[in-house]
Amino acid sequence: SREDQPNTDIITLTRHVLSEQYKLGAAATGDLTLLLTAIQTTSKFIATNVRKARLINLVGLAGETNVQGEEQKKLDVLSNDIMINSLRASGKTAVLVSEELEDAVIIEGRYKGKYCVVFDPLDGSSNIDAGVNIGTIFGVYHIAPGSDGNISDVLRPGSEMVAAGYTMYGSSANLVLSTGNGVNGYTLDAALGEFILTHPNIKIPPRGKIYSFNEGNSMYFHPPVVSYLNSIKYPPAGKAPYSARYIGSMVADVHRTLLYGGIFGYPDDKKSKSGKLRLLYEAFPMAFLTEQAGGLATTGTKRILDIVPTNIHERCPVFLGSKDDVLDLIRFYKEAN
Ligand code: AHM
Ligand code: MG
Repeated sequence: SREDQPNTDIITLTRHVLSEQYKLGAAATGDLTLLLTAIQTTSKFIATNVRKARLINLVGLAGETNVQGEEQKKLDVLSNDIMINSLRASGKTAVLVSEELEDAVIIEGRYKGKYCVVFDPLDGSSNIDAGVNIGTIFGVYHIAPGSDGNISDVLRPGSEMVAAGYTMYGSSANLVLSTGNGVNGYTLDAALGEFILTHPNIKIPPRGKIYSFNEGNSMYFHPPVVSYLNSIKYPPAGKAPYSARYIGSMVADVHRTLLYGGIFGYPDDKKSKSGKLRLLYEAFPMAFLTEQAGGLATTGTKRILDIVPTNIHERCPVFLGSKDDVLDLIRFYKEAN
């Protein structure tokens, strides 16, 4: 190969997903590929809006409160509309659940398809106005056999998802995806308008050196979390303490955890009985990716992907990351019980 020549055989996201689907042979209809194409288009569209937000006055509040009683940002609303419109138009969806909408959207008529998409269109909203990384998180279910596509199709354990991913809007837009066969990362080439495979087969290191918690909540944390954090901050003689990194955008904190290793946590505590993060469209997709990359995701006492949701907006405690780090954390929970 001539190293001074540009690569003429780039692998785009669509090409990569198609080749994965071909491997499945007759089982694949191409529908999932088309759905993922719609999702990547929404990420490109959201990415351009995030880029120009400051210039066209998209930052600030939209003047409405969402289901959880939080103020919505203009970009949140816009990103939600982009995703709803595109996913409906793809003709491949039956049920859509968005953090921004109280009720699930049931697709009827000629646009109805066989997939359900749960998503947080723009996560990390407290970071928008400061220009810090934010992202879109999504999970995909296939409707259950015999189902006409209703809410029960998304009230299923995360382990039944057929795909999950996120797009991080940072110095570049990075889409990280799993269709249940490992995890791959793609970077948006703005000139081509294509996501290019840049991080094939992401594997999370078995142990890291970084912890990522909002320690400002320490006074509310339960004893196992406090003891665990103390154990990595005050290690036995001869061992180095862990470094703290916390952005406050789940997508960015999880992205770093997948690449560098370590542990990310948003525990339940004395104030937030179930933690803060949403099970369906935050915890499940990130737990799916973490496990697919060789890591673990737990509530402290049970595997996140095994939880059966009862409500589309329910919350759940989250600890995820390098296998050995998460096992250490679990040990503190076991000792406490
Ligand atoms: P959001 O959906 O309102 O943006 O909240 C979710 C975000 C996550 O991205 C992040 O992990 C967490 O909230 C940070 O919360 P805190 O500011 O309490 O540390
Ligand atoms: Mg969110």
